[in-house]
Amino acid sequence: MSAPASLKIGITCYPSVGGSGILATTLGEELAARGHEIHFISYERPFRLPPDSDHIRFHAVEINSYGLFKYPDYTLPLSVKLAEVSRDYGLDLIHAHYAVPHATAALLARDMLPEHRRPKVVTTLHGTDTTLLGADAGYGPAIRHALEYADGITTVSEFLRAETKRVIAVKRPIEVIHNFFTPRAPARTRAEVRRELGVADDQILLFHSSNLRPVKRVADVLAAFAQVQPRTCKLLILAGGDFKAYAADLARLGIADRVIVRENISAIEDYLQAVDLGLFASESESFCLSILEAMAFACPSVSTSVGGIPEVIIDGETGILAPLGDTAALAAALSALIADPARRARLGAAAKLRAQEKFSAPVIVERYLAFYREVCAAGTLRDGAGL
Ligand code: GMT
Repeated sequence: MSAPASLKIGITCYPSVGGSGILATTLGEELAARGHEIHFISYERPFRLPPDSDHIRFHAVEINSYGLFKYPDYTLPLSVKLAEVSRDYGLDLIHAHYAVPHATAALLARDMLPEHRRPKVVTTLHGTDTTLLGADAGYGPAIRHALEYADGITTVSEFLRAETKRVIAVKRPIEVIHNFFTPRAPARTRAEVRRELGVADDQILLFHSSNLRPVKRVADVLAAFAQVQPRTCKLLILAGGDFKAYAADLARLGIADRVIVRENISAIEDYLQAVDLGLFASESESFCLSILEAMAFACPSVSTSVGGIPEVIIDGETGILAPLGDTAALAAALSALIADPARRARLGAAAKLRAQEKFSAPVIVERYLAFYREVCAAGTLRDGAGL
């Protein structure tokens, strides 16, 4: 069966600050801009999603709490809403971002519908759905089942594809489609934003952006920053979570007056244009969308060399990589780049070019569309692997 020119796609993702939801939201917007009909289905409106329009509609999943349940359930109401939206709007495809619980709910939704109205299901793995939950005995078999029965699987890096095959033992083909970022025009000027942050023109502004979960090793970010020379530079943290837990680290390291925190920012471009160097100390990262967001603004990053990050940063060309846990090496790389503005500019320009050539919407959205069409054209897959 060949796919229609304009596709009707349901996207389910986490709506909160986090790379998988951000990627899913932007992908939906880009697809809508190309004339496809996009339905977002989640428990809340994704935080970067613009208001509903001709081609974008948000459907909220309502969750009731029943006395019988000790733990609230989201998977079943999500599957019912996915099935309803598929039926009412005639979806061609459901794209589940982050396997748990979205991939399982999408399969249930598909199987609830009569055969001739079943959408195809594509699952994109983003990171810890493989590296953490895939290895968890309570989740792994369910994730494997959801992947074996999906109509298509993608991962956001080669690293994550290899990990998915290793950790979850998925036998099916997996398509690697890297993340992308499309910067919106900043609403304020660089000078205005730096004024808001209290950063002088000649001061270097370092930057870290994450959801602050343990995998991001924020304590290492702060420890590395505390060793950076000169001590006049500042660190902006765009936090997708509560930063209060780190107040003691700031005081102990003597950096409280040089660390600026902004929580749950959606106008990220305003800040990205104002920063000079990124700093990331993650212990695992399938891609690290935040590094790409900075690259799009010609801002190179210093990062730990883990997971899929070497697919994003070419060491010495578009940023600098350091060993995991080596805060002195991170600080040395930052200090070297601060001391050499010409090299910093060279790396920044190369980073921006790489972002445009490899990880931009025109390149990546076409890859997703081609994959959707391939999946829609293929027959139905019903032979799972079992436990
Ligand atoms: O897997 C996670 O930790 C969640 C996910 C998220 O929602 O932020 O992050 C992952 O997906 C991002 C978007 O594809 C990637 O940029 C992150 O590297 C990845 N995080 C990890 O692998 C830890």
